[in-house]
Amino acid sequence: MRTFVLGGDGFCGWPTALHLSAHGHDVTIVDSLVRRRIDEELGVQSLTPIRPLAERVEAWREATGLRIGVVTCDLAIEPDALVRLLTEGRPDAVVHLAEQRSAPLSMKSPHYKRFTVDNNVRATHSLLAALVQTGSDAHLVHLGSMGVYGYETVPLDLPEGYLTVSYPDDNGVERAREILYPTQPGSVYHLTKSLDQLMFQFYAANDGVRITDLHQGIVWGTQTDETALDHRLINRFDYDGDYGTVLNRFLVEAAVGHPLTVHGSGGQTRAFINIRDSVRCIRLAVESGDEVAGRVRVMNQVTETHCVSDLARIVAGASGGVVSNVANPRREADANTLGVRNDHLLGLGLEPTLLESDLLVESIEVAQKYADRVDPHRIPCTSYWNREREAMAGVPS
Ligand code: UPG
Repeated sequence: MRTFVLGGDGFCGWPTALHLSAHGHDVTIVDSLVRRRIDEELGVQSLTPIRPLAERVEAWREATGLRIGVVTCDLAIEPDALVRLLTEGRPDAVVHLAEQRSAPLSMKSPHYKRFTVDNNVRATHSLLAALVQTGSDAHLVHLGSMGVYGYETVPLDLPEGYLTVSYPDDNGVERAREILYPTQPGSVYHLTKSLDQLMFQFYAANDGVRITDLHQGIVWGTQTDETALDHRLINRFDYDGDYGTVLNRFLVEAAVGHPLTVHGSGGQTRAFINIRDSVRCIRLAVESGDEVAGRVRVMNQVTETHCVSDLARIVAGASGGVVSNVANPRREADANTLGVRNDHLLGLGLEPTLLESDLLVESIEVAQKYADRVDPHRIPCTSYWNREREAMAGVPS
């Protein structure tokens, strides 16, 4: 299959491009390299020493003999370039990860709020419009987020994208209808993923674009079978207060002797997935595109749920860190329960990698190996959801 990976230089995009290439896909990465520019803007670097994209794909060719194409293009501001790419490249599938993915960054300032909306909404819409304009039948696989469902405690396992609601009509007759699960985004970033869903619904209905939306949980880990083949292929590992995801942050905090920063009570329950499972799921989604016709296929890309304080305890137990409850910079429920269905991906052959696996040890080793690259000043999360949260900063919860 000819497969485009939009955002193929990022944390999920790079290992996805390699994984698809290793499994016989003719891969082209399309990326604006903005993630690297944001590192510079924020004055942080990946824990792991990532190489320039050109060097990465050359290292992949040397290690495997496989070629990956690279096109530098910003979908949000170069729609014509995207149209040309689709016309010339005729992909069978397009994996769309070209979005700003940090919730804290999206709440950091008016500038980053606007950037997140402008970048994400425009990228998604440019892609949809370009697929229609070029008459492409490519299957669009989008990396969405579990965060669109919100984190209220609900009396059911979260279904995969849709909810059947029933209501009496004007004559008192009970009617039933399937609707997109009502979104409850908890950040501007998650808001953009909610807006994406509406754009997908429209283009699937109006133009028959074949779309799979993967509602992914929080990713942990860094290496995959493919990125581990050569040190120049190493994946990025974010630990800073904006881009670090919670479990990876705890691993780095433990490695450098920083207290594990549990926000508030730590009762927030979230869904998780290891990066190796994440890339496998994306491949399973891409390769089952024939199943997609009509409405958007939504799959929950998660393998397990944990509350934040339990995660901190697991990491502290495995690597000797101490846990500290800090004032929560976010506006989110202090505690919630969470059940999630993931039948679709299990049905396609996903074999979940759980936290108890050896991979936690692998991640601890990566964190320890590169601990000298950590800037401890960049660990605290200093993006506040609102003024009230900012005022609470520094006050122990
Ligand atoms: N949290 C802490 N301490 C920390 C960092 C986070 O307690 O040092 C909490 C945070 O308050 C939240 C939870 O951990 O309750 C999860 O936070 P985080 O790991 O930053 O995940 P999200 O903000 O939900 O975002 C990540 C990805 C995003 C993806 C989403 C899927 O960045 O791209 O869509 O996970 O749920």
